[in-house]
Amino acid sequence: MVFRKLPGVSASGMGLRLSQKFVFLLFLSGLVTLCFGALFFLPDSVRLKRIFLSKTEIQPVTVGSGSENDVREHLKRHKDLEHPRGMTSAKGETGTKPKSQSRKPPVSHETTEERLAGGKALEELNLSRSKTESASEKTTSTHHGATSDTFNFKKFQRCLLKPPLGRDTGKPADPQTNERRDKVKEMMKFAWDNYKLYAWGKNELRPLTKDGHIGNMFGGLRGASIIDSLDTLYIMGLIEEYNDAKEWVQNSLDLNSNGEASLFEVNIRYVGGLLSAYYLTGEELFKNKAMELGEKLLPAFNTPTGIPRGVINLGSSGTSWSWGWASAGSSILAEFGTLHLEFVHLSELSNNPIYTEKVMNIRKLLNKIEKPHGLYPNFLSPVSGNWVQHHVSIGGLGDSFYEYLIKSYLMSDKTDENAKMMYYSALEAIEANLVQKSPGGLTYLAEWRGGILDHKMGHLACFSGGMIGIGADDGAQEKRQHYLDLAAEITHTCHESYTRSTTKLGPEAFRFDSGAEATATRLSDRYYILRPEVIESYMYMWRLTHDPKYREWGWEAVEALEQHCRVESGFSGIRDVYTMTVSQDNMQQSFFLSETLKYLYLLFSDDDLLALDDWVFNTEAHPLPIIRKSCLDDGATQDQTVSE
Ligand code: DMJ
Repeated sequence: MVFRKLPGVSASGMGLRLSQKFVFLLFLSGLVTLCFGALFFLPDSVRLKRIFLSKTEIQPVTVGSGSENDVREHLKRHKDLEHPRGMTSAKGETGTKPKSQSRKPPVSHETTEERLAGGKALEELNLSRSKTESASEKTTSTHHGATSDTFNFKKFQRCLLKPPLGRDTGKPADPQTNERRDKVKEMMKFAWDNYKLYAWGKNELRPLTKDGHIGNMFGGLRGASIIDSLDTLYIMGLIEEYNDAKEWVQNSLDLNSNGEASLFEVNIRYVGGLLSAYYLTGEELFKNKAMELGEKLLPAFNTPTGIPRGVINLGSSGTSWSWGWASAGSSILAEFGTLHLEFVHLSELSNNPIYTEKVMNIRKLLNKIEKPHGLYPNFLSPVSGNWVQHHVSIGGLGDSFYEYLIKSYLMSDKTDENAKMMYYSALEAIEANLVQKSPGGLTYLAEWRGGILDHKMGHLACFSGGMIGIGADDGAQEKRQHYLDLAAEITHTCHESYTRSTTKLGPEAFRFDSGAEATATRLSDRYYILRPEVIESYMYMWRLTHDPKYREWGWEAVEALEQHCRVESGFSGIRDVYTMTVSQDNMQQSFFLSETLKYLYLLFSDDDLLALDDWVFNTEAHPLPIIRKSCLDDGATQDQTVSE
């Protein structure tokens, strides 16, 4: 259409009256809206839709496991979030009723003592250690131009203050504690043997239907339970099982998948699991796989701000997406904030600074951006670098971001002052805005929605007892005792959420309003999926205080797990912690093997097994060593040996 100026008509611009212009603009904007809106009704496969919406709107991933950052969990806990279009929960598959509660004897009853009696465990560990030594001699170049020849494993070992497995594999002198530790080891063997029997190579075991679950959280990668178990098997001296796992990694772990994966989950479970396995054993295989996988994650950072998106295609396209349910194509604080530890180690091992640069860039942006009341909201736009919503939580969506701040500081051998500063300022803001005391005297962490408190604490937030505990000693002198007390109070509250349930296992979320105190008030919050966070805090608090109550609380959890979660062929989550007629969810989460059982085992071990002055645990409980730059760069360590 052509507009011409009409004679005698007072007009401006293109010769139209103001009212005509207005009508025209209205028509034009309507047309544009209509065309753009129509894109949403096209099937996902239509190229046009991918071009226009690929970065933020399409969610090609369905997820199947139970971490906080799995979509199903997000939706459960954040009902107010927009429902994802086209996203299904693979967890729905797990709704099979339990067949029976019959508990067969575990697959093996061999205890540490029996193994040690035959000298088998030590022999196997020594064998494995000497293999490690020979593996560590190979320091050749490995993958895609990443040079590993500068990382000297032997030297790294010499820079540790203690042998990783302690003087005597962490065996406690007290016979009752040792029995309890053996029980946990037996649980691990039982969980592992059943996974091996029914789900080998799949991501998780479904213990009721006796088959495997793959889901699509890991973008086509398989064997999540194997990778998550490597270090647990190793530290428990389950060497045959560890060797099976290693062989699977060698022959069957295929990283050439082309699926869409959660960047966060692949990082914490696969990269973290492989890195730990390498640092504990010195097997080059694990290092090479970790580096190969790390490289595949890099394209997720190709955004205007460098803040990665949540979903990445592991194939050559490297395309990335934001989760469809995350407001306005945002990235999630707990996801992009939980890469630091693994990425710094990828740079260490590859001698390629790119990984550290990527995570330092995230840090820089977070430092710069204005924070409401000093708090970090959970949603950030990877395009503008601005917060998208003012929802703050130390549980789901936020949790491990805070954890990685203090652990980055500790892992840097206390040199990363910026991480330290960010952690303690965040903690101050948390204390000022979120820490609450219930009428019954329980300390808890509420959630914050644009200034309004939601008096609810998620099971996930219970990791914070341990986090505040391990950070206590490096806080301002006058606050150290206070932080330790706060850590103990939060851990106590989380324990209360267990003891106040019928099964003595804790619900997914518990509330402190309408007369509730550490109990779930909503049906949808009553489930327990074998999560580790409460036990994780027991373990740290035990190491920090040696108060025997933490071991007692851990043992209560073991008994409850045995009674309600152990089924004929593995361990399963339960749907309602407040009923004795338990209904299992048919899923043995991989984090049960990597975290829950590992933290229990450490709780009943001596402190020199994975000593906290040498190791930090990533958020999936994979131990990563403290980087002692001064020692690693110092030629003088050549002749030192780790004191045995
Ligand atoms: C684990 O995958 C990790 O601990 C993660 O940080 C969040 N939660 C699950 C276990 O609950």
